[in-house]
Amino acid sequence: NCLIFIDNEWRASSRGRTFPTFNPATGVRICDIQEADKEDVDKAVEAAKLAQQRGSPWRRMDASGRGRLLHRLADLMERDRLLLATLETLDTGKPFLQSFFIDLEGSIKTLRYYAGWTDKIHGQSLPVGEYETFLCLTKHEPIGVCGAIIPWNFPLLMFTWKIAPALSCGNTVVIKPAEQTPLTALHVGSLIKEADFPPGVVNIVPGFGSTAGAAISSHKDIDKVAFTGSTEVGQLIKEAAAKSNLKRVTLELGGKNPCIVFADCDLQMAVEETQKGAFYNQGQCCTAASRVFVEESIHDEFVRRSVENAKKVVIGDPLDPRTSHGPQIDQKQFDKVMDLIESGKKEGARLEYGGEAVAEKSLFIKPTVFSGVKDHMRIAKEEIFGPVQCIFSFKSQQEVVDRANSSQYGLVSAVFTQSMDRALSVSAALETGTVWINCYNALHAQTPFGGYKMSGNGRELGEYALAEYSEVKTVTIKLRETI
Ligand code: TXE
Repeated sequence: NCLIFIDNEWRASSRGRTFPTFNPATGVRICDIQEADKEDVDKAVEAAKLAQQRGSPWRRMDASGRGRLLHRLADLMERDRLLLATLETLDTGKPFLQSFFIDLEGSIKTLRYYAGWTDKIHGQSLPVGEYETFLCLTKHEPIGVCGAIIPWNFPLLMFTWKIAPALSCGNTVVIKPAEQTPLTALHVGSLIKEADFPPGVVNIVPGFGSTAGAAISSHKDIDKVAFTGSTEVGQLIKEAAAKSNLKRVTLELGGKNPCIVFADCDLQMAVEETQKGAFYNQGQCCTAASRVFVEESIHDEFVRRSVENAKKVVIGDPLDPRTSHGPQIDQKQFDKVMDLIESGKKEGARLEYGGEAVAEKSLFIKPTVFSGVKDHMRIAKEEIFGPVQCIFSFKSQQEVVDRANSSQYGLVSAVFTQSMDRALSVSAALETGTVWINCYNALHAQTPFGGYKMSGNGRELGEYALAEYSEVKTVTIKLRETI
């Protein structure tokens, strides 16, 4: 039975309720978790508020001290890397080697990156008024209590993407993991205590969206909320934030990400990268390469090679290091993906490979390749969040840029070509927060990540994320004497 983490202590749910978490590869229930609801969120916020009050150990700490704590947490995650990667695989079904090398690596690097920033976050001095009549400074201060609501596709990585910049800037945090995947967050709770963060600096409230999640987004004492998840819930969160206390909001939402493959590209590399983009994490990525536009002259060869490449995917037990493809997270997501695959078949896309479950009563879906996809089809417009590659063909650069941009989403895009000139002019025209040229899913702690249009607001990672977790104070001093 896993407990709620508040004020560096483990607590039972106020309402005395628990919920189970399952291994999606086997359907076996792993354990029960104490369910946080509004009352528990209130207690967590109270602890977080006290921890960031003027004069508290956290607020009085030397800025570099926060960096030392973040490094210590990263050290402890390195020590427990095998355990954390195993827990992540059990709870999500993602292949073990991916948990170990991608999720754990990315999480530890994110903590270390923001550990380095803590004593380099500072303001400016500004020239105002007549010469030497004023001294004007800006100071970057923490916002206060930061709420975070995260999804199940990268549980630990999203946890660190949220807490690392928030703590780096001196805030305190109340974070809700997704109900499907609470385990790694709770283990990190014990590491936060072991690292010696002051009580109340990080509080973890496992529970459901409509209860614990809604309590965070509408809480009057939470000063900022960061959310990763569906666009629909992102809209609810912004509304709740506006109606409660106008807390600051950053959102990282869905995508329908275009890849443009020009005839002059390195074809095999483009086939492999776009397919990795489509199938990585069973397609459960906001960055999934879900619209692959291929220039007409290489289209048929691209499709042939994509099918060959899809055949190499190894479906199996996620704990087996040979496995490269696991199950979808749960029945709801499985049903959504299967429904979209059926719609693709009905609307006339050509099913080249896959398109079905691996076995009855399993959550595994075969990697699926559709060609002949048309822009009006549901699979061309809706976020599938499953291992489904949709291949389109195009004739001209102007046409493909317009089609790539005709989406409500604008998260990431990719361009494959040997001509850097073309890559740069196309990337200038694409309406997405990230453009990858001759690569895919190249995410780094140093580079900002976020969406245009309905893919979200604000940026995570990199120096840019610091602005999302700081208030700027202007201090203007009138000088009595000038010399
Ligand atoms: O997302 P939800 P779901 C997309 C993807 C997927 C679809 C639905 O297309 O198929 O969303 O997935 C919490 N107030 N993405 O239903 O509901 C919830 O508890 C406050 C894209 O799992 O958005 C969880 O912690 N919080 C995505 C988190 O929101 C609420 C990742 C995400 O769940 C809430 C996941 C509410 N009213 C899904 N309702 C990405 N951008 O990577 C739910 N939550």
